[in-house]
Amino acid sequence: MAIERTLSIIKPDATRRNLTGKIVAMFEEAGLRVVASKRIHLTPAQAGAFYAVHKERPFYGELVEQMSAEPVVVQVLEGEGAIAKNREVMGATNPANADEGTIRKSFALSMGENSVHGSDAPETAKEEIAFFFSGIELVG
Ligand code: RTP
Ligand code: MG
Repeated sequence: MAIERTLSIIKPDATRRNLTGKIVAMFEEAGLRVVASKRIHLTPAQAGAFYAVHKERPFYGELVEQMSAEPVVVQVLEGEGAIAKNREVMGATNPANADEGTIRKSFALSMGENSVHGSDAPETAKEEIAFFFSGIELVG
């Protein structure tokens, strides 16, 4: 399988509970490498733009509010089949349906406050990485 890069966000519910290190360790144990990382506090406009694809969904307002409430850690993860592998380690969107040992099963509080985001396809990974990082910040 090809080496890929994917965009990961450790969400405010997780940074608030000081879970950043534990979550990064789970990615690393799965064979993913952090090739870019920063802690930022999104404005509501920035969170809204990032999640624009969901703007007609009923949960959009709550999602934007939660994502801009406190800092997040945005990272680029690299590895073989990184996009699918990252989502496997994250677990299902709803923590009630997430497999044992996944990040969301271990840490998520609810469907909305589900601790992590991960790109869902090669095209979205490319767009989401470019949303947060310039080429010079990606250190493979
Ligand atoms: P993500 O994009 O954050 O990696 O998560 P995902 O693909 O598993 O889920 P997606 O359908 O893309 O939804 C994006 C985020 O919106 C929140 N959400 N809340 N209350 C709800 O019904 C609901 N549904 C989705 C979650 O924070 C989800 O991660
Ligand atoms: Mg998604």
